[in-house]
Amino acid sequence: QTWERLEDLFVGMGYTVAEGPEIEDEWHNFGALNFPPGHPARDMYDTLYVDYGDPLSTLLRTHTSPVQIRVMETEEPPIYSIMPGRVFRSDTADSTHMPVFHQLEGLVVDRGITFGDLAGTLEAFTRAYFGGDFTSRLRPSYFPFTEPSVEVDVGYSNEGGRRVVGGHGDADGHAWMELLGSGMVNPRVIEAAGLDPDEYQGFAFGCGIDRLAMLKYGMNDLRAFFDGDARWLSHYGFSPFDQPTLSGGVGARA
Ligand code: 2NL
Repeated sequence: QTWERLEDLFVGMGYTVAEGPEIEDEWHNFGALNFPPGHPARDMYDTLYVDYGDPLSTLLRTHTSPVQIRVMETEEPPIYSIMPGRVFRSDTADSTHMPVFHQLEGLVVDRGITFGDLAGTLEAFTRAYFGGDFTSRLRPSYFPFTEPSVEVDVGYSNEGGRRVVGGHGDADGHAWMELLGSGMVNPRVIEAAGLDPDEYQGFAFGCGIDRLAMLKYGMNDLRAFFDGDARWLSHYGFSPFDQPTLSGGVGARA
């Protein structure tokens, strides 16, 4: 339901939805994203490799970014797209990790795109997904595929009486929770995908779909999404038969 709700939000802002293969080649998952072979940044992703072709050449995608590369390879800008999908990491299951989880990434590539477009789009997304008394803030960060890079936090106002799971209030009465990563697409990535970085700029972002559901509904264990126990859904006010709606589904609190 969260996956479909997120698609609705971005389609409402004019984005298209793109999907791609779950088994990828090393170029689309890493190389084109400015992770050269042997670069230490590849170690941040605990990759599951597939025994096919040359060693380390074929893998289960560790993020949905390879779909963004495939869209840039096959479509002329303007590109305003989101890429939802299943991704894979060699992680041991705990309350915040699963070897299979879900991501939604977004990509804008057009002429004259600025950091202001990134900030305004992600603020509009935050308010649309969590509700009007939430806001966003940006913190400097690092990703190989964006420059500059930011992490985006969602915050609530205590005056509104809202709560995001696990947050602690700061001096201004805001509790901030990390929401997603983002940045201006590195010109090397635009070039690797076959577009001219002097003509086109863009921004991109990536977030965990499961994580966004946990933040919104106050869920504390990622593993429950995969257990298939309907009693867990009813605890959060949902039924297995609910259909997602534009207002966020039965039991939505924002
Ligand atoms: C995170 C951070 C991010 C992107 C994903 C992206 C894709 C292309 C080019 C540039 Cl093809 N960027 N994706 C950008 C910034 C952050 O995800 O922590 N996600 C869970």
